[in-house]
Amino acid sequence: MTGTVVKGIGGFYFVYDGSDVIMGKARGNLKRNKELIYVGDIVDFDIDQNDCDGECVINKVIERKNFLSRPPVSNLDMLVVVFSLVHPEVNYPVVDKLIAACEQKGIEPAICISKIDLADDDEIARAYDIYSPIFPTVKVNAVSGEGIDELESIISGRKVALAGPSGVGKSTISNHLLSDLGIVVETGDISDKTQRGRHTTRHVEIFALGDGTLLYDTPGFTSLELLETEPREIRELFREFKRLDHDCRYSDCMHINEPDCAIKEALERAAISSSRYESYLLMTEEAEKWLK
Ligand SMILES: Nc1nc2c(ncn2[C@@H]2O[C@H](COP(=O)(O)OP(=O)(O)OP(=O)(O)O)[C@@H](O)[C@H]2O)c(=O)[nH]1
Ligand SMILES: [Mg+2]
Ligand SMILES: [Zn+2]
Repeated sequence: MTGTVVKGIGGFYFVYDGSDVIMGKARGNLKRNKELIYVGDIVDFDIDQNDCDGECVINKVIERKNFLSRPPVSNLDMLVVVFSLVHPEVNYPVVDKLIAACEQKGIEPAICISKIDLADDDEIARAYDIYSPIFPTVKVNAVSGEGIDELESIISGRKVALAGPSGVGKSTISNHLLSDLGIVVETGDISDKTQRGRHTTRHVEIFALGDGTLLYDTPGFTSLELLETEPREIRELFREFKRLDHDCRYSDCMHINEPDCAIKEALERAAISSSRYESYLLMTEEAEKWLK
């Protein structure tokens, strides 16, 4: 039989077969080979007849379409990068790194600007203007539920993760999406002192919504390590650059110091956002260091 791993805790895995969730363990050979099982993995399993540890045994992981290490998930169609502008403050390079990781793995990115009840209209407009020309972008207030319907229509029918820093409201949003199922996941305050989230969600968990959507609620993070990527690969991960780069004088233009660069020209007339370009510079610098 095959099913999807929807949660893994302390060596136990929870496998969803399309109707039920069955608790089980990995077969010995998987453990011996230290083969990791990701939440999102499609696995071949048998109902366990004699072992009383769990109800099923996972025999093997079916080849993954993709996986990410942070958050640790596999087989995504889409990842929604969730960020708030205040409480906690946005870190745009972290947002752009997560988007780049999606581009690298063939996962469709979407953007959710959360906690819009707390931020200035100007700041919300700025964030929306950076991302909405490039990606599906939605503004959400997870206290009132504003924007949840729009988010629902963006993610409908897909395998989709909510990912982003701790405390931005991923689980609060999940609770809106799960309300029809009567499921409530844990949410937590952000710290008054540091204005950061408290890492309330500790494990990735997948929920099957009524319309065929598989929703992954994931633990937040505070930083993201750099991608293990060559500098010249990074420009491929900014899709708005790709639309223009055939107009650069040099076909291998890095869009940094070269003359007649279409990206820098677009930057000057604000057709490319300075925030995205700054993230690009930062990521190429980090990649140069990683090469050494
Ligand atoms: N004012 C306001 N508060 C919100 C909103 N969304 C979430 N919150 C609050 O923000 C806090 C953190 O929300 P969570 O949903 O736990 O955040 P999270 O992203 O799941 O955090 P981790 O699980 O730590 O990664 C909670 O106190 C929520 O009530 C919002 O739109 N507006
Ligand atoms: Mg959470
Ligand atoms: Zn260029």
